Amino acid sequence: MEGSNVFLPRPAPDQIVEIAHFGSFQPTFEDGRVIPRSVFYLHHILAYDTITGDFITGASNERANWGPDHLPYPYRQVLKPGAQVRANGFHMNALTAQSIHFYINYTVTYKVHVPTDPAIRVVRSFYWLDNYNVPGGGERNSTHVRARHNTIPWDMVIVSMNGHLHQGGKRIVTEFEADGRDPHTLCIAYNLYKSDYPCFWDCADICPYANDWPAQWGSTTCYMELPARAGERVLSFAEYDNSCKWRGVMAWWFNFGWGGQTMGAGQMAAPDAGKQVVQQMIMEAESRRRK
Ligand SMILES: [Cu+2]
Repeated sequence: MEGSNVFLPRPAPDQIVEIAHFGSFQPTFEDGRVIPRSVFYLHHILAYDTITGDFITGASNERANWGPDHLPYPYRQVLKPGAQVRANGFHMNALTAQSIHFYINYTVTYKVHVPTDPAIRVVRSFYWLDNYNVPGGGERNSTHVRARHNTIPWDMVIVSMNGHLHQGGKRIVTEFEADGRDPHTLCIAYNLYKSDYPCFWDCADICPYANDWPAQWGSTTCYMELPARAGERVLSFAEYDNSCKWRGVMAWWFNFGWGGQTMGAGQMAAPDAGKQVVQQMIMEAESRRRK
């Protein structure tokens, strides 16, 4: 079952809304009961702001959020009046033959913008995607590491990072590449890999894409207030079980950062005030590192 260009209704469509969380997708039957994962699961949702093109929300099999569970104040995503949230991929798998009438529920934690309230810091998304095949053939629980270079896309304060792996994934890590960069590690995201779990995924050759994912419903979101410069190089490495050939795995990062955009009243409302704050935070962090 698939849908494309599915619009996810948003609150207060004619007003500016400040969003702390958009997600927690949950399929339910008509009577409101949650549909068990063994019957039906969401495969992937990727949804974007139709005005800015920014990633707004996403989810996958484990029904974990691809994005923050709750952005810390004053950091917020913002939807402008008339901006719609469009899921360009909306994939579901029914695991039984019966036809099900279902609802997709989700939660939006938000406030309608009040111009006289203290300014919020408007975050934007940036993401790093990598899909590949794990070669397999190693010992049970052996680890295959795949490293990728990424770059900080603009001067910013990084606010949240969320790693996404598939079945067989152990963890995904991002580190700055520059020696002496402090902090050196940006985020370590785990995938609830269980080395002592019965070998339900042991398979002679190519591992099937199992529908129940009994051991892997988690992922980690890291929260931070980490100044970083455009062009800083970041290494991302994903660790997967290498005892069999996992096909088409993902090693994805969904991140939000503040580049200086503000919205609201007070000192921060002055033009470029936010950008100056970002530059100041970056320079202060750099001078602390030199000491
Ligand atoms: Cu995925």
